[in-house]
Amino acid sequence: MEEAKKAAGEQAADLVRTGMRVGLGTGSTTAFALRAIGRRIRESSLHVMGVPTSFASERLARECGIPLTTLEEVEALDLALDGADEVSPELNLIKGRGGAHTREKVVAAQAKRFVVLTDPSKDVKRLGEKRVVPVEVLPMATGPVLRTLDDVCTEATLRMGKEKDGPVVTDQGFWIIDARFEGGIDNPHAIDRMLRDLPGVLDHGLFLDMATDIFVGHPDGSVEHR
Ligand code: ABF
Repeated sequence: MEEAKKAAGEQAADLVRTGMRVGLGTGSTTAFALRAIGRRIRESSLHVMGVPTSFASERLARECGIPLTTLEEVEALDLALDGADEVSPELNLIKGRGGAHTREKVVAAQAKRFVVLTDPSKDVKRLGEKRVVPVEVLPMATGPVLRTLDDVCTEATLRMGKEKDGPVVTDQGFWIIDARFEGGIDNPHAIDRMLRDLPGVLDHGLFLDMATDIFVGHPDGSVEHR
């Protein structure tokens, strides 16, 4: 799938124009876009400002020479580029396999155009068919949130680090509960509302009615636009 990710990432980078403020997503597909933007800055005097969605994308953007700004300093973003774990036919998404979904959602919500970079392995008929929904939670609220989720999903588990590292800690210092919905989610908007209303939940990985475009890279190097 490397060729597919590269094709989607590089073609999405071509959407970037001088003067744009761009949300810089996280993950291996978006990394191809960030590197391509960096090359255009070096080779063809492209001027852009980026807002990173994680410590990882901030580090990569710096390595690529992309000047950075914050949502304090700019009012809106022209474009945000980011990856996804699942894409439904309605262009709804599950994100957050890397645990960066909370900042990713903040950045995407500020963008006039939110372009999602994927490959065919991310396509599903119903969200939740293949992947879990990550829920970022305040550590002291983990017990109550796990118990509530046990009633609405098939299985909810606290995401653990490698070996004896303990729970995975997000960029915000929160933990992540992964909610599995066997067979997919019947009503994603109802789950979205329920999760947003749970005390102690910072945000979750369902991105509904947010994506404006999907760039699906294929292993032969072609890119399909939806
Ligand atoms: C970010 O990176 C996440 O929201 C998503 O979980 C992941 C996708 O990564 P990749 O492009 O490596 O599959 O976009």
